[in-house]
Amino acid sequence: MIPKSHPRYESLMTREKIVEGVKKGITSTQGLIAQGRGEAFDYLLGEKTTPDALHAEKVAAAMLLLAKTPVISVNGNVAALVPEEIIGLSEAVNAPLEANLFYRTEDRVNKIIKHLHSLGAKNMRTKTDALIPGIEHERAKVDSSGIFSADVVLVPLEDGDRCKALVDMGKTVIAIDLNPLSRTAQCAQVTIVDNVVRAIPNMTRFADELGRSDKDELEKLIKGFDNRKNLAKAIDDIFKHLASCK
Ligand code: PTJ
Repeated sequence: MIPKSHPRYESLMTREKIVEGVKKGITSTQGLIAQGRGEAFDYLLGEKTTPDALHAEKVAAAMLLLAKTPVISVNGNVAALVPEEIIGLSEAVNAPLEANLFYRTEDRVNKIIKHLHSLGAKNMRTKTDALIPGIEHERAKVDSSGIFSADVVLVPLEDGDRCKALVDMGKTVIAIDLNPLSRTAQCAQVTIVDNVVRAIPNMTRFADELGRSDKDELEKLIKGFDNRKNLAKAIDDIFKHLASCK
């Protein structure tokens, strides 16, 4: 039992959720390593949402609202850490959820779908009838009416080469990744350098607020965003936090 008074209570509870995800067969064992890496970067950022990350979350919410066929990709870590929250975002921006896994097994895909359904998810894409060109591993398997035909895809925390393959297909990719140097972070059009447990609720709040704005306002917000500058600021945010610890 972790006492609420523990100075790192939130972070330790997040860790417990991932462990629980592994026990339920939702999260891969490799997901534990990913979480550890995320924790390290979160520590460097001060375990808080920076103003720069918050701005990227607002831009991402605007992009999802303006998209014609947005899709939210869900992996084993997301399904364990923020299942209710990702359903909330899916409803707020009217984007279906699609389980898409790197360490794919049919059993884990089905468990994730069942888990999300049991928590109230109604808008899901569950077919596996298309392939993302240029990917040779299991993550290539997608739903033709989901990720395959999406114009904007939200990819919360993942490794590797799918982001580039999606961009090569002409899609806009929004990534959530605590590591601003990762391949996915570097390749996405919008990178949210924040913990997924903070980023998703923030995005839902922004989507609710921005849903009342007109299209021009959302377009202006998106046009003013530069992901190169955003990533550079995220690295500065790490430096600033480290300097404040001296
Ligand atoms: O469920 P699967 O099979 O699709 O596998 C999912 C994981 C995450 C295991 C897989 O995609 C993987 O191996 O990813 P990596 O290479 O470990 O990369 C994950 C990235 O997410 C790293 O850059 C981490 O720093 C980052 N990350 C980890 N936890 C969080 C995070 N970013 C935001 N919030 C987190 N909680």
